[in-house]
Amino acid sequence: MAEDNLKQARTLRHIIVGGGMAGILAAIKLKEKGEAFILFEKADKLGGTWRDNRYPGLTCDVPAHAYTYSFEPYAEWQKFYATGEEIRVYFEKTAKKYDVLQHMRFGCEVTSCTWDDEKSVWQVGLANGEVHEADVVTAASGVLHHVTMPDINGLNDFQGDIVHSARWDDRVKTDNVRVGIIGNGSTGVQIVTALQKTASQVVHFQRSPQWIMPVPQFDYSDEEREAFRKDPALIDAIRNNPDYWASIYRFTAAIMNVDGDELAEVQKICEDNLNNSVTDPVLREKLRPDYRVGCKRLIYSWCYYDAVQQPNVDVEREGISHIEANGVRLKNGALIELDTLVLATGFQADRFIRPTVVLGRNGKSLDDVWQPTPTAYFAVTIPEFPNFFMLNGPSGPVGNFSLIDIAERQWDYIEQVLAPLRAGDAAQVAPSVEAHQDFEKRRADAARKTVFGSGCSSWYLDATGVPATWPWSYQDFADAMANPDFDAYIYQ
Ligand code: NA7
Repeated sequence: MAEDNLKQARTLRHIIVGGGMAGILAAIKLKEKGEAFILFEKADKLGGTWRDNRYPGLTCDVPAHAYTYSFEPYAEWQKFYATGEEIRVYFEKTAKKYDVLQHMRFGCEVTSCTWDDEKSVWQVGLANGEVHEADVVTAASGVLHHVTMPDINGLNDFQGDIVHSARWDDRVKTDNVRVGIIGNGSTGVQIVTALQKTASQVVHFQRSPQWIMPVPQFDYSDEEREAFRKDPALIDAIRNNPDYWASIYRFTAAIMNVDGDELAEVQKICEDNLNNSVTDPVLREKLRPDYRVGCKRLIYSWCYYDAVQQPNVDVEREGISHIEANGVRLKNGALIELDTLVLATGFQADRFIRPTVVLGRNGKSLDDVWQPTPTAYFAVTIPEFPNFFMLNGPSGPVGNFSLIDIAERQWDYIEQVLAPLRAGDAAQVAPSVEAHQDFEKRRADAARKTVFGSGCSSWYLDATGVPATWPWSYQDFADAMANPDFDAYIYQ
């Protein structure tokens, strides 16, 4: 391309893959910028995680007012921790309000993204055969999207209702029947607490116990919502509450330093919660994890210990041998008879945009580059995949804080990295191989020392057993996103 042509400021053409929280954010930001974009979503409506997950008891473990876009506070939350359905409605309303729905195409699965180095464009192929051209692709395809079915024999033999938590079906019977829940992450815990109220019997199959962080849950009154509507500064005061942010900074300090006071503090809170809440010593020991607090994602609950002490709930720690027509056969030979089985067995957290085939320079396949495990420069970009960005991509911060805030900071970073392309100074940008290797080495070295790597299994670990997470403080992340290292990027 001639130098003169490049030097003109230009509006870029974007394709966003995925219509969840991060994709909607990108759409709103691009609309504000006046750039051309299409968002492709394979489902028939937006919402991502909050569309897919509809299981009983679903709440977000980030306080509702902190789990919104910074530019779109919301007065209508019913409770301190919002339900999944409320959050889905929030995203739908926000997309409408910012008038981005017209740019979204639903029922459109992106199956390939192919980089054309001559033209400096992406050719984006859809399952229906269409091909669309874009200067920039942003993958906002989510993290916890592809479900994990447990490798337990006999799943198909079960004669009752069986459902994965993330594919909830309202026809599944849960009232006045015997329900088994396999899985003890945030999801399994929330389902147990909800179904305890309606099922005749609940059996919670726990392969590993979990630490439970006690948190308050309370209703916002009509008067409070009215006050929030009249004065959004009241919402800001909650969002920006120094105590809330201090807890995030303390939490990331705890993650980074397994010998530090912060982790000891969290450990004590969770141990006290278990010791003081569960009266039966046998049940208490059944529920006691043998790994450090925070190694697996901490579970926030105000009612789990209460629920498992109700007469219609059993916690089953004996391993599962297999599933049979009438229930779950344990390794000790006992059969637990059930009418309904819920699989709260989590997600394949290393898929990201895959199975979409992404081919960068010289036909290099992202799937190959991501063997044995996905990585990205500062969690956002990949060498040899120019003009390709990820929101909530590999090795971003994870913990009990808002992924919306993370995506907003990542978007600010992307905007800065894109600025020279908008100015017409370049047509392509990607991080250098060396910068990425250096970053990834430093990141993995630090990640091994975090509490996530302190000796437990979890979806935070990659295929090689290294935590696939941001290993430094939240402030470090905020600073990195606010100040991209332009020397790491090759513009051409
Ligand atoms: P998680 O946190 O990945 O939890 C999955 C659970 O399923 C966990 O307790 C696993 O036990 C259990 N599991 C998985 N496979 C099996 C088999 N084969 N047998 C028995 N138990 C099994 O998923 P969630 O959906 O709860 O939460 C995901 C995230 O969503 C959460 O962190 C929040 O960010 C929201 P294990 O611990 O491996 O022994």
